[in-house]
Amino acid sequence: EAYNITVVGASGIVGQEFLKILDERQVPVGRLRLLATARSAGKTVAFRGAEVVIEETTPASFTPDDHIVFLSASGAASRQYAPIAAANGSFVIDDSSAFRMDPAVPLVIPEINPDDLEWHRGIVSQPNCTTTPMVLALAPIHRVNPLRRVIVSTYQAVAGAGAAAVEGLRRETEAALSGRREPSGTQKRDIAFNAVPQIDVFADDGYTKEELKMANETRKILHAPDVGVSATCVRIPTFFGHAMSVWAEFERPVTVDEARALMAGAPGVELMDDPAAEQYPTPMDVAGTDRVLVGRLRPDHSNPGGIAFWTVTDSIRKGAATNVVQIIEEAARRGLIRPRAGVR
Ligand code: 11C
Repeated sequence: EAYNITVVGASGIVGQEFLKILDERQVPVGRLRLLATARSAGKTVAFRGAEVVIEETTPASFTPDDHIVFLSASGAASRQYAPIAAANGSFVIDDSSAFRMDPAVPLVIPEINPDDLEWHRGIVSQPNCTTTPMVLALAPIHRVNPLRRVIVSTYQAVAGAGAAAVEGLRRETEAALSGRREPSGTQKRDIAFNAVPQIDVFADDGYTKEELKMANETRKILHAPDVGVSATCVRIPTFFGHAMSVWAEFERPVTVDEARALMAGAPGVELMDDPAAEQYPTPMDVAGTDRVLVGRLRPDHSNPGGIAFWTVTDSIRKGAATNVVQIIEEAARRGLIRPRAGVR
């Protein structure tokens, strides 16, 4: 069976990667409808030898023959269009933060909580691209020794903020190397040769929304409402590949050897960790791949029984588009995607 797929945000960096991964993973696609804002309408995108014209998104863009609708635009677009698509009976995957904490909406990483797909009511949410790699690395230990507390600092590439931010870093860097300062306005401060400890806006408690997402989403995906998470999210001048430094504490002490053995046997996460050989992952090792690499695994000297590690992932691939395609594959295997025209 081939799926009729509609993509909202088709001209965006995640939308484009999603199309590439549908093709790479040979997802059977029937009719493909590409939607975006009026600015991108009329452009064409090549998919499996056909040229597909991008149309402007309107409420009428969604039809009961859409088997799958993927939204990767703004939170406002998701809030407006996801319920329309779900009411048509489509299987809706939303990449914004609009529904992630909605108790009626599963938030899914297929290697970790695929069973949550079973209770979807039309919409499934996709985690933030920083949450996914951290949870993939922690879950193998959490399964046998519940997670209690996490402290994390991120080093996030500009791709997480979209294609304009990638271009912004390129332009700022070129200008700076020619002795000019030309802020692109794509981050909260200059990004070339800088580090900016603000991603998204501030909440009342002094944390940014990006930092709060990491905490709330981790608890929801792991079904662990009492886990403490304190994050500091920082944008750095790399193009692709989010990195993070994680300190974690579990109910019982965990040794580095135990952590290493559990991570080594877990799906979706790979160790690249050999200090003697100076082996550890960097953003350049994961750019363009689906790898979630972990290195620098060591005991937390400030908290005996805890561990510290470093992990790196391409935020556009496993952090976003690949996870969405895996959700489609898993939901299809479970028979959860079907034409349900007229439901509700
Ligand atoms: C960034 N993590 O790197 C963000 C992008 O809630 O899906 C994704 C934000 C989100 O800027």
